[in-house]
Amino acid sequence: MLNKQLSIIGVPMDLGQNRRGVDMGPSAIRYAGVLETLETLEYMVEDLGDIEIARPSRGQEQLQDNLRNLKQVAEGNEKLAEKVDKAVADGRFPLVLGGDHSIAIGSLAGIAKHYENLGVIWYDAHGDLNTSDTSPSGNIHGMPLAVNLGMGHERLTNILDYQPKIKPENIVIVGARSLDQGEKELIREKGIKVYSMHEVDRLGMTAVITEIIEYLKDKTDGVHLSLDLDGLDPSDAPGVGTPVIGGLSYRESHLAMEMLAETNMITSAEFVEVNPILDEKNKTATIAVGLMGSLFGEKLK
Ligand code: HAR
Ligand code: MN
Ligand code: MN
Ligand code: MN
Repeated sequence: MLNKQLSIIGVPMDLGQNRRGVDMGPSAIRYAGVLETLETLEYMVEDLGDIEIARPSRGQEQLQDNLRNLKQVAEGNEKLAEKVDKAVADGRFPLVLGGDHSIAIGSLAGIAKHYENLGVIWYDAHGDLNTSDTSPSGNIHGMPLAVNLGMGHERLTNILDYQPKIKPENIVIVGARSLDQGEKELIREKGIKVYSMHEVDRLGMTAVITEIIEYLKDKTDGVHLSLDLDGLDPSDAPGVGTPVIGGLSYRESHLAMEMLAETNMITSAEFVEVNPILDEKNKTATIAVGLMGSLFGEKLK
């Protein structure tokens, strides 16, 4: 059985990229009924509310060394890391609600120190493996996976004073279809396992998840699911800042979550990049909550 004690942590972060609105993601997900869904599944849910994110005053947003809003992103992630660290230390399952994907820096900093070999499933259209040297945008939400490998600015890689947080052989990316050149090179160099849309099309989601479970189960002592809603196709999840056509369907994603639920291997999770301003009647947040229901065992009840 999954850990029945859940701690929900909202992170209203939109400074890791340049479209406003994703800071409202945690509220949208709460309004879509996350607490009610999980309580119906008999989890003991504590909602720790939202991390406070400092806002650069108007016109003060900055791009320094190709890192947008580095100071605020780093400070927000430090606070998040401490909250998550405490939740795990207290024996609770941390469920983090974003916010843009830069928050995976703080959540993994808080989680990974409790494991020898934390596995990470990165469900995303993107690799998020840029550094300030390779990023085409300077947006930190395109960098968190590299940061967790210990690559990038010290202010980000060294949160909670240790690095790297994770090992390349414990990472699996699912749903990729928009990788920058530098990211492709890093994937090759580090031997990171990637199931791009090509593999999902060829093998089908059942085989993909079966292989991922097989790949991670013996070498990891916990698995974090980092689910970027833009991994889904924009026709299902329109409320995201960087939509990419040709994505995973809601049905495939739902199946993936159910198969993961059957294994009980997931020990922490985050759902990120829900942008209510770009959404249609809270559809994307509702889908996020639907996927959480599956991940937390709705079908097994
Ligand atoms: N790869 C591009 C960049 O680095 C776009 C990244 C978009 N990232 C997210 N998170 N939405 O996956 O700027
Ligand atoms: Mn992402
Ligand atoms: Mn993405
Ligand atoms: Mn089902």
